[in-house]
Amino acid sequence: MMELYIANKNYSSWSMRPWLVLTAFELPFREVLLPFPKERGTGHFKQDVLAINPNGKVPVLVHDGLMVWDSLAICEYLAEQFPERQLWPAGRAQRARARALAAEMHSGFQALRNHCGMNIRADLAEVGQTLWAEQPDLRDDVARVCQIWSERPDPGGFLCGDFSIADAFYAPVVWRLKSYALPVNEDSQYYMQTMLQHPAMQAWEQAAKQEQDWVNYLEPYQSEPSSS
Ligand SMILES: N[C@@H](CCC(=O)N[C@@H](CS)C(=O)NCC(=O)O)C(=O)O
Repeated sequence: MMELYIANKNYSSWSMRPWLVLTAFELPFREVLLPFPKERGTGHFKQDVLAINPNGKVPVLVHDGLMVWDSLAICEYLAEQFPERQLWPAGRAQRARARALAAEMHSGFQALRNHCGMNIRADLAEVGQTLWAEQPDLRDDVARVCQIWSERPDPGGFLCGDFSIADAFYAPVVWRLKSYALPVNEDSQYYMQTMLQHPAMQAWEQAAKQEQDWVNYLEPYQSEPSSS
């Protein structure tokens, strides 16, 4: 049985990608969730991850005596292991596009990442409004995302036809744009709805919203609600 090591579903955008792929394509796996510590550098998260992956990060896939780290490498490994499931699109043109889109997400969109950390349960619309007004690099990133989302082959569908690894790579952006209520064009709103209705996205969302952990260093815009 494959094992996928991830961190908190509310916060861990990299963990989300291979988890969605495994879930959406109904590949059997066991999830191992290693929660982030409340304060950076405390707790045993790092030590637990280092015990399986020397680079100290999740996600990590363990399968058949192999340890595969990095979300894109994990998805490529899965695509190779289960070719009949077509984790990448079957057609050459859409497959090439899907790979390019996943690579672009994997290596870019720094402003979106830096300013708008994924926080599924949060309503950060006010923060989003300020960021939108003050951060031109963020507006550029969102414009590029909207361009990509508007170029779908079927306006009612996924990025490259059926749901594929490319969509899993843009899934955390759907959450970032939603939590920070950043303005997007109509095509992109439609894509976001399509994604939010996908059963794998809904399963992740539900689990994320049930999490109680509050990770201070991933909450730069709000303080922990008091329990009393
Ligand atoms: N490029 C890597 C990034 C992995 C990554 O940064 N993971 C974060 C969790 S979302 C992590 O493990 N952070 C812990 C740390 O840096 O100590 C991937 O695609 O898997």
